[in-house]
Amino acid sequence: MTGTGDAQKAFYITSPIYYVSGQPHIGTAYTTIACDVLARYQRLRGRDVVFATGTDEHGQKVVRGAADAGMSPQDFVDGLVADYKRAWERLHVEYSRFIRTTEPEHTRLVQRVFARLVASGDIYKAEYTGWYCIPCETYLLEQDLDDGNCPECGRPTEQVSQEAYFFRTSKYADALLHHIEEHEDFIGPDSRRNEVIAFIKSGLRDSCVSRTRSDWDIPVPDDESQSVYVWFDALLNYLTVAGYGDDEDRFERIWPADVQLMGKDILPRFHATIWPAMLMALGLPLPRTLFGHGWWSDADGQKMSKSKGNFIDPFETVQRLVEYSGTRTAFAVDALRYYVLREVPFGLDGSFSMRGLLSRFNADLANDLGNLLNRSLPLLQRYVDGIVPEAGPASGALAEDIARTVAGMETQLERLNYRDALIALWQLIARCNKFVDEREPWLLHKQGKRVELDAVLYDVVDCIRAVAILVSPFMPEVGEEVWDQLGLKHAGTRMSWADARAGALAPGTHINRGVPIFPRIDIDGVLAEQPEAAEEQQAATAKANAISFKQFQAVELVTGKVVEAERVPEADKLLVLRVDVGEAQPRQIVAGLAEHFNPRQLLGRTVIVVANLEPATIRGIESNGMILAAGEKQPLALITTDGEVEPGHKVR
Ligand code: ME8
Repeated sequence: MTGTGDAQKAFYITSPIYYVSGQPHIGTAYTTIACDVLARYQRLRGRDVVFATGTDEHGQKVVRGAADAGMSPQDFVDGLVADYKRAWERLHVEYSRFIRTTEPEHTRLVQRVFARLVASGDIYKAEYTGWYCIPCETYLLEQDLDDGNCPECGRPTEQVSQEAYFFRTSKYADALLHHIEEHEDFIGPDSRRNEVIAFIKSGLRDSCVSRTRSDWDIPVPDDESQSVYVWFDALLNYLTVAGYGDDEDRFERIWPADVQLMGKDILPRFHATIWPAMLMALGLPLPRTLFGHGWWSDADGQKMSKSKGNFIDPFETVQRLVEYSGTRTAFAVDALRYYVLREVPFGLDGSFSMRGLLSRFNADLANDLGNLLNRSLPLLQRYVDGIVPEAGPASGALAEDIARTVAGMETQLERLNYRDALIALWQLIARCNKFVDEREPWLLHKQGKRVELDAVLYDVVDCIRAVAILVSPFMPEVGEEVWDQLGLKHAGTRMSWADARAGALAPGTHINRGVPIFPRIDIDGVLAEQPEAAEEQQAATAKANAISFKQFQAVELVTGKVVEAERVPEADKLLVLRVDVGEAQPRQIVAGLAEHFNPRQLLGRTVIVVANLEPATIRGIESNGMILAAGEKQPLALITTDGEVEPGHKVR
């Protein structure tokens, strides 16, 4: 996934281009931060990186949003684009290209591609009869409807019959399946890959790629009656950035994309099917990796959505962190970046909790990282006048730990396992803290063991230097601050990934101790003043009481079918399951079944699910329901049905 190894090929990473119908929020920030971490990591490794993000500005939603705001669509999107750019800057996101679909360069490309595919016969005109969701601008089949309503937004659909252009997605189904099977890294995580394979095997329909003409959307070339469908337009942004058809050298240098990150919502249908089919139709190589990460919900487990208006605002969160801890805004931003990537494995869903964020802040940032810095630098000031001593023959005690960490992080980042990369780094931080405890530099000083003392102090500061480099893709401002406190900024030393090895610290460097970066937070104290704490308290009290018959009746038990099962990393007892309970999407449920069942044994099993249990976050992973099992023995007995029952039936 790191590319061809050809020094000329840029590392090209993309985020989705976001709709401009709302403000940036924790979900869009998550994807963009994850891209940024990868981009920074590759830059530190010396790669030429193209990291593109941007905005998806066409479609009737924008026209309506502008009308509601009493603005022209152009003014409306310009304002929101400014908000996005500002937000990414405030979150320390360093993109190299911000692409807007209203740019003339992009419009030209879309029209060229459309015309070319019409000429090649991959796009054709036909009569469309079916259902249409106006707000989502989506064509639907009868079987897609949810009680006649749109499965996505729940609003009523309309029956339509009109002429439109279709792209021959179906023609590429076999080639696509073949590509997916041949290229293990093409779609991640594995669960999504399986979902995509199943989706393609279930039969692909051609995709409708035009809509009735609107002034705001890109016109279909040579047809006054139609505009290009927003998704067809939007997906092509990745080629516009690469200079396709416009700048051959640039295109050679950039394409294919190395990593395309997005939420799981837009992976199977759009990015893993239509998009590669479009590329195949154009005769272009496919991206190396498409990855659909999990979904963040709010602390109540409610899916965040623009219509519900329950998005978590990253800046409000940062502001609260600053108020609670007294840390600088730049470090609070980095703490948020750390939390979202550390808390949940990248492919799984999570629920955002202030308490979770504060706990990580205290445990990992204040205690582990902050403490390492705050205790070590004073030792240098005290014993060696704040000047990095000569390493000496006894130094290098942490060399292997550093090398192992670097190798581990590289492997994990290659797989987009941000969480495991951070866990590896925090093991090094713990090791270095322990090293100080074990070697007791204060005793060495007392005993006048100068050579040993110098070696220990050198090793510790040298290791902190490596930590600064390794942490900086995730927490760039924190990395810089540590670099500064080590005196390396003043010395004009630049960070590079290759220098994350023992012994690269120049003796004689004057350290520049600063104030603690992450002051500890009194979590219970600060949260007691917050409304959500009172709710948590109430919920806890309710749990302790016996339930009435009415309460029992309120328990919604339904049949479910396990469609996916995998282990929760680093949790011996936990499996994360996806269970079809007859809803549009399978439920993600974390269950303590790992000691009893192999994940494979559970696939296809009928289970009984407590469907209206309030969502919980277990090991950072969101769980929406509970599976019933009984018994003391290994394995537990799963509660199942006597005969075949479809998923989603009420248990009475
Ligand atoms: O879909 N949790 O734009 P969009 C995690 N314009 N990630 C989330 C999230 C959440 N709760 N909410 C949003 C579009 N995201 C199209 C894309 S690309 C050619 C066109 C993130 O503004 C996640 O990356 O609805 C998701 O895929 C994306 O925002 C959707 O952004």
